[in-house]
Amino acid sequence: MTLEGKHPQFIRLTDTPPNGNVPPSLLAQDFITPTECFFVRSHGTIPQIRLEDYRLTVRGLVEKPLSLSFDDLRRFAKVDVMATLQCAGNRRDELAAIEPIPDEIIWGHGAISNAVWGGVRLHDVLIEAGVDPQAQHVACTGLDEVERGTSTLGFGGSIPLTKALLPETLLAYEMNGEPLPPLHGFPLRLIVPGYIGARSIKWLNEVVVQQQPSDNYFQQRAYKLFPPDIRRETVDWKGGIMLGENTLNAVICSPTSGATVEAGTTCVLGYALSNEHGVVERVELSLDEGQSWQAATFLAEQHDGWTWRLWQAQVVLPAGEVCILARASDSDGNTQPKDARDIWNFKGYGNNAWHRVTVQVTENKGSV
Ligand SMILES: Nc1nc2c(c(=O)[nH]1)N[C@H]1C(S)=C(S)[C@@H](COP(=O)(O)O)O[C@H]1N2
Ligand SMILES: [Mo]
Repeated sequence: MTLEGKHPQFIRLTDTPPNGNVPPSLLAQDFITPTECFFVRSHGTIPQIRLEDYRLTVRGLVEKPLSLSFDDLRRFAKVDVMATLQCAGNRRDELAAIEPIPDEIIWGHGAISNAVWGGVRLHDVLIEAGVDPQAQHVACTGLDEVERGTSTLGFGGSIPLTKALLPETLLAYEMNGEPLPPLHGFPLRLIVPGYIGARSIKWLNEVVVQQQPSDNYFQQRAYKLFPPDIRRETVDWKGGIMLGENTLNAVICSPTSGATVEAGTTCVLGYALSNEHGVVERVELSLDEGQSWQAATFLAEQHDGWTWRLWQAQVVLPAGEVCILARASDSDGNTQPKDARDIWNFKGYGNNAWHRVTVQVTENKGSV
């Protein structure tokens, strides 16, 4: 399977499995990412599923286990939710520059995209099945085949039952008004707004209601956050924090690091994403290593809590090498960590340190 249907500027980070994104400067052009520009993160095969053969199993701590055909699913009320997905590995390149992160894909800051997801509420399907009062987690597994060590498994993970029952959590069969493309999970995927992308399981096979989090590799080993002093060689996998909710982030998409720009007024463009609860209230830029800050303005699009906010600012750049810094604050008063060194972790997850872009500024020939 290739990255069929993707934009000509799509950058492949790996071919098998297919992974990649468009340049962030292109990404920041659209509030709703066109599907051809939406990043792709896959760990194994891209299953080719025939709609007629498809079944979703719902089992575990439920009164009535279900096996639903695609038509059965479509009988539940259809809803649309706009939500931004961000891979936990977004901005790993900055962590890898501090100390190498072997065996992981070195994503830049393009592992994020925003789409309108159409489908049915996981809530409605769980109510139909009848949830046992003992239940605390909802574990999901995909139909893909991922090789890890000597075994082959479906990519999986879980979310708390409380999140599974909230109205934004979807079993989605549409992306931007079209059936989900195979790369993005056809015919059905989970969408968990506000959570790391890994919890939005594609090619959904099973939904299991249970007392404990999923015992899938991608819940118990991958997507866990360890302190900066832990290394792969010494890790105790039982420790670490299972990643769930996103953290506040702000990124400069244009200009790009290493670019040459003329002295004078330049437009800086980027995105910001809030954590699961807040709203990004402020994005600020600094040209003097954080001594003084200027506010960016948000582009006018509506946003409903599950989406990124695009922003821009006009900055006046002096000639020479200039580092532009960006940081955000949210409605709960949260800010971002200043230095990526403080949050370095050997798997390279969750980098939300102040973003830094260094540009070469040349004398403006036209200036007087
Ligand atoms: N079945 C399955 N679901 C999956 C994955 C996968 O490899 N297999 N990757 C996850 C990860 S890590 C991310 S970030 C998102 C990416 O979704 P996308 O490819 O539609 O952008 O899908 C998640 N769901
Ligand atoms: Mo991810």
